[in-house]
Amino acid sequence: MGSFNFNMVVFMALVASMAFCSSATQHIVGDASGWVIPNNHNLYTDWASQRMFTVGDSLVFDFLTGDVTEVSKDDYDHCHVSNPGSTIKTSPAIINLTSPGDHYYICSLEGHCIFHQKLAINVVMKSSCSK
Ligand SMILES: *[C@@H]1O[C@H](CO)[C@@H](O)[C@H](O)[C@H]1NC(C)=O
Ligand SMILES: [Cu+2]
Repeated sequence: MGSFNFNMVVFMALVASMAFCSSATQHIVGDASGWVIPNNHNLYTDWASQRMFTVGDSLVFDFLTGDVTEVSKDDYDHCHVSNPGSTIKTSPAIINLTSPGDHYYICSLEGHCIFHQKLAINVVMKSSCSK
């Protein structure tokens, strides 16, 4: 195994231990882009694929217009809102991830979700760490 691979293994082990044992992480959705209609269609799928979401973490949505609405997978897929009660209109919207599994968020303003202002994440259980 070359040194590059060895370093990768060490790095990944470090990341994994941080992900499993560190305290709750606040994930800034879209990083510097915030919560917008993205220029890059893959912004939120790429963003989500690069991190691990654990029960106890939170999502921070920063936006100037629009909202954050948690929806079902079907609503996410079709950019539809069947439960308007879950809409947060004030920014930053901080959402605590309290349950494992798939979670879906869109902006409910007409046209925004269609143009990729939508986020799907998978939240995993917190594994036991001595604290
Ligand atoms: C989210 O968690 C934080 C920190 O534990 C807490 O202060 C806040 O009230 C929670 N928000 C909601 C909506 O439960
Ligand atoms: Cu929007």
